Amino acid sequence: MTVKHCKLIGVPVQEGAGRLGCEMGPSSLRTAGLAAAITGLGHRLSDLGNLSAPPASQVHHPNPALKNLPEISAWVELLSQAAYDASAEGMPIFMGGDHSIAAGTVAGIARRAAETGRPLFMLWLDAHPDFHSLESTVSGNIHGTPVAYLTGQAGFGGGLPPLRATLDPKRVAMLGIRSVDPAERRALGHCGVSVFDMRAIDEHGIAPLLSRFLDRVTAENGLLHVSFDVDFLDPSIAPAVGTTVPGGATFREAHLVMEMLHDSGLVSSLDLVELNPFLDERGRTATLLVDLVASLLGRRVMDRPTWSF
Ligand code: 6HN
Ligand code: MN
Ligand code: MN
Ligand code: MN
Repeated sequence: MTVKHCKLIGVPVQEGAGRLGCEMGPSSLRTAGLAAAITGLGHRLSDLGNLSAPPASQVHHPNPALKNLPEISAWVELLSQAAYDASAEGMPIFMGGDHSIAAGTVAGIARRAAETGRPLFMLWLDAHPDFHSLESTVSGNIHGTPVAYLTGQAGFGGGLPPLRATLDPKRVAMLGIRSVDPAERRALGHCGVSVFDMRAIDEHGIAPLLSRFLDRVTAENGLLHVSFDVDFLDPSIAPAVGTTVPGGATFREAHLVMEMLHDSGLVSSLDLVELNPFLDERGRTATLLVDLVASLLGRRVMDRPTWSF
């Protein structure tokens, strides 16, 4: 197994979500034993601590529904620099915080990738596509917008910082999708993002869909950022999230995704987002996330192959 240098970066942001609590996400992941799970697999670990909230930016946007835009805009600016810096070496693991943090983490990673000349791919594990613009969002919760922002869609000017490098929507795959707003559906219809919704998973199985995407990343010698929203998982196994949607990934589907990602050797950075410890049940969601990260980093029952016919 390849030894990685994992860098934990706590990002206690909750202003992008519709309810409070994600600010406690990094503490909950640490309490559930994330560091020990990583080092126990033989990897190197640096816990870089939590980032501190920057002063709010001076931004204004005509959509009156938007919540906490000045705070989130400042976080995105701060995070894109932090992610750029952290990705010079090793594998950054961003412990959210709500999903608005991806607007910053992936912006920084994309800037780094553009400099190295390798194409950046992104796997978005989520019940939601988070593909609103600042204009189309109805809830006004900015965690519903990062993918549209990162792929350079219109409707962010004057609100979030200009991107130094955009993500090619054709290099984005979403898995687990089952709650899409009308404006998101329209925008996703013609932009090139691969949306593997729950029906696609039911019809084809999660493994073939993911393998096809990973084969593309390999063929282009790409970097792969994985953005893991807790609501990708079925709420029966992962209650600690403010935006539960029934019919999510099962325990085994989620582990299989992580095991396949490990075996691909492609993952270069990771977000763990939307964990709301206030909604958890005796830490079970945080513990499940830690176990999923362990699968991503090489925990396995047996070395493969373990049989032949
Ligand atoms: N997330 N589409 C809904 C909205 O409010 O715009 C839900 C967004 C959920 C965001 O889960 O990261
Ligand atoms: Mn805060
Ligand atoms: Mn999300
Ligand atoms: Mn979600």
